[in-house]
Amino acid sequence: MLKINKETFKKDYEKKFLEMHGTELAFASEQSKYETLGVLVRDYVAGMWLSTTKSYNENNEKQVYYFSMEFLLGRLLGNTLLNLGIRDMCKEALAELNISLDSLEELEQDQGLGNGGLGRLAACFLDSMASLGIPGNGCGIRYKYGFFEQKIIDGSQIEAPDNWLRSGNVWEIRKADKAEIVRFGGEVKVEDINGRLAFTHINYEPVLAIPYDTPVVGYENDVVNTLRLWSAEPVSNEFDFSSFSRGDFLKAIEYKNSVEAISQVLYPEDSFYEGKMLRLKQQYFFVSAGLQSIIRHYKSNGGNLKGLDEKVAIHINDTHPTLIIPELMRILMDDEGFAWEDAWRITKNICAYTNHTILSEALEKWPVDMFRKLLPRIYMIVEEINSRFCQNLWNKYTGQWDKIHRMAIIADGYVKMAHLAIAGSHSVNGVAKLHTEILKKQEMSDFYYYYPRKFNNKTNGITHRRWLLKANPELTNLLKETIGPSFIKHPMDMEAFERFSNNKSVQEKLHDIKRNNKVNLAEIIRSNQGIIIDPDSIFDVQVKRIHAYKRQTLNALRIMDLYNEIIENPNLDIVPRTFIFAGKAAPGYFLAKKTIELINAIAEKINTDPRVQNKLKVVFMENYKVSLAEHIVPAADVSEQISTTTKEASGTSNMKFMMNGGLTMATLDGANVEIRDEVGDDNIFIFGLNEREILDYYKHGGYNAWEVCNNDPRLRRITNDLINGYYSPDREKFKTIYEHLLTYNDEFFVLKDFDSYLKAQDRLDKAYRDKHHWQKMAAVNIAHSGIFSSDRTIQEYATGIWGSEFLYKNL
Ligand code: 26W
Repeated sequence: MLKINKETFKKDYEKKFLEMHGTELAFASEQSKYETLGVLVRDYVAGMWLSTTKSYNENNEKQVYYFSMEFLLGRLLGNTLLNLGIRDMCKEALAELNISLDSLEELEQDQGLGNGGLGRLAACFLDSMASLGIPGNGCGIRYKYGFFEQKIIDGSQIEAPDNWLRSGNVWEIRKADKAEIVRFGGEVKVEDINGRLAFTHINYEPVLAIPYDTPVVGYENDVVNTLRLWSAEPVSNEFDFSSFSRGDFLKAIEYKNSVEAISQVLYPEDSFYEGKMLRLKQQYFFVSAGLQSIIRHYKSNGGNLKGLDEKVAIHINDTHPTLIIPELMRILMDDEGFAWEDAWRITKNICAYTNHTILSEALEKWPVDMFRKLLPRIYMIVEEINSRFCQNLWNKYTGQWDKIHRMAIIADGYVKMAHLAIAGSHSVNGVAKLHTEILKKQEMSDFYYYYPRKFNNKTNGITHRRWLLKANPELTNLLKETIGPSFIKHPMDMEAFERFSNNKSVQEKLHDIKRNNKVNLAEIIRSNQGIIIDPDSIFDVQVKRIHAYKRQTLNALRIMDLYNEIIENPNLDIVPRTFIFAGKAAPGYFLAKKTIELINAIAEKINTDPRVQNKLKVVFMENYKVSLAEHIVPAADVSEQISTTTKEASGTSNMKFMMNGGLTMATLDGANVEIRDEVGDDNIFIFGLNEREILDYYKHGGYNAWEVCNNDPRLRRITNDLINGYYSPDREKFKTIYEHLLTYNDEFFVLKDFDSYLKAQDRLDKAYRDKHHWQKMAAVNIAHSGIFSSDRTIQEYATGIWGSEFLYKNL
């Protein structure tokens, strides 16, 4: 444990400030105070970082490498201090220097190198691996621009670049001496050398991959793991100069730009795949650099590559890093002289793949021509993997051409990345029980019946250190007072809190804590967008990516309906509600952008209508990101998890809200099912079509959105309000939404679930009136949230996938 007292800390801080800025604190800007603290903390961490690395090497421990195109870390200062166990001390010490730690923490730019669920999951996993002392490394791309910044202008989303490195990044260390070269394009020369084929990649374009390392500090355990992000640079200035001297100046500049483009920006699509060459380049870039550095490190530690699979586990986060598989084959065979069979056994033993979505439009498949041109040697290897795989299929399913064609890795002019990932991994997992069952029985059933033992479930989790200890200190204190602090290291111990759920004074404390958090959020909303909301109203929250399947539209329609009802019946007896939305739409996703416009149009109308002022408010918060979520989550009374059943693989915000005592309004989708199983039907609000009904509609058809609408006067009215000028003088504005719901038969069953949703909302309204009972329900949710800590998830990955239980020989 880091042992620093307040006095030493103050001295260290003042000294560091002088060193960095050459002046006294009295004249300092807030930014320079933040940077000083960041650098000082990084220095404190440096010793532990070194000793962790050393001890991993000395003990020759198995290393886990979590490869992900996205890491959505958010801010690091607060959580690093928390995990070091010095946050409270720092707060006091800084206060004595007239500095507010809270305001310094708010100055940090979010590290937003991810789109949403998948990227945030990767960040929670890093925190859990370090906190559990697992030798785990993150491996990804250091995008110069992260997920775009969202501005809402006249009710519409406008995208601006997220220049997060503008004022530098105190957490990263550039490791120029650990650079790798990644090779694109060119040709493959094949030679017969003493009866063995040798493959040489020639005329390629080299790209220099420079790693930037960020420390990942474990919770009070002296462990510091590493997140390594790669940045693309031109190979050397000489390259430019040599072109320059040949008079090819423009070509040199072109090369430089094309190289730097690789790590320039994060793709903002999270559910719609487009076969863009640059994305394939990004994937190979970080996979190849990461893998080369793993092998280099392994060898420099004296390891024999024959035993690589005993010492290295690689995780493939969705299909994006699947090129790991052929790249590892390439290194083992071309560079290290392994035979195909040995290389394949080692590769399969090492790799494991997680699927995060069943949306078919999100599945990655690369056009063969593009793939072959960009990665000629890798393509040859994928072809060989495919032909051996198809041969095996043929042996088992002789004559079943349809099935073999469906399962092939290369078919119809495409390389299918999920098929490659399944064939080349020893483990394939889904992210919630329902999701895994759907993978097994529907989406990937061919593969499941072929490789039944590869498939397994690992229900997602969230780090309770960020989402409870850091985001909700008052609730953390109440838990400590009632059940003691053991839940911090053992989150399942939170179950003991259930005993207090009937305790009136605990219920009142829970109410007060929630109210304080609501007051804080109300202040943020007031200062950001000038809207005044009532902390005694129900805070009803839906924050997540905007997507048709997540059904922000269902939420919007019920607000429209409620508004109509209040206008018609001003004495309607409801608890006042504040509807809070936030989330980004992919820039090219027209319907999602229209959904944002609709929510803002509803907000504008409702918030300016004096007739409903003390009953309804609607807020769309701009630029949703991790640091904003940390303010929203603890303040929510109601968590909207209303996706069309079967479509949300897991969801993770559902877990964050319950852990903070928010009650869930949910369909039985993703991890909502497991939350319901934990808390019981009495402590959650469930509505909507179930899995069987949805799958039945998909299979046999029979859904008629017009009919549902025509039979419900409320729906007739509100769907009409979308196109009759009620929410915008431009009657065309929401026509796409109207048509999606009616003309195109409501792909996501919004209208079908409407009535059931409203009934569940009525139940919720009634339940909220009994303050004590509501807090009892909240307490049960909190008590049962420990199982959704990512510590539990990571333990399951470690023992079930990364350990030795699932070795190739058992498959
Ligand atoms: C090709 C573009 C693309 C990019 C990202 C397609 C798909 C993705 C991700 C898989 C999308 C994603 O973030 N999925 C979410 O993953 C979470 C973590 O497992 C789950 O909780 C969410 O349900 C799932 O939507």
